[in-house]
Amino acid sequence: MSDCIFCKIINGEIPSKKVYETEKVYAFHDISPEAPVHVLIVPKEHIASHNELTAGNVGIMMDIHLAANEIARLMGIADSGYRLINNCGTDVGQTVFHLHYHLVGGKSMGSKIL
Ligand code: DGP
Repeated sequence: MSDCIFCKIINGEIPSKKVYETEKVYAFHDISPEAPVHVLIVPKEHIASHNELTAGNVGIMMDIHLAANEIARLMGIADSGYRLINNCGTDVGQTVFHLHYHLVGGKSMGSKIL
């Protein structure tokens, strides 16, 4: 999608610090990290949000979750723990409308969700 920041990151128009990449998924450090490890995992296909997942495209979730496992290992936090967060919609703070998961960790965060 031509005016999507994450599409531009995926195709190299906007620079990013790449952490991991497969045929279907791209992962890079968040520009404003909120934890010692804060990586964004995005599908290369433009999907605006979790709301736009369908029976036809939900297969990408397998790639995203397997990428998360690999990234947690690469970042050295697979055993200590991490959180995978998806913000869907404006009420919960989604600012970039290209589906993405925040992989955050590297510090103790407790168990509260909010
Ligand atoms: P969300 O609020 O869930 O839509 O998260 C969007 C995240 O994207 C936010 O944590 C900041 C990050 N972000 C926005 N623009 C850029 C960018 O140009 N580069 C990188 N690396 N991250 C970005």
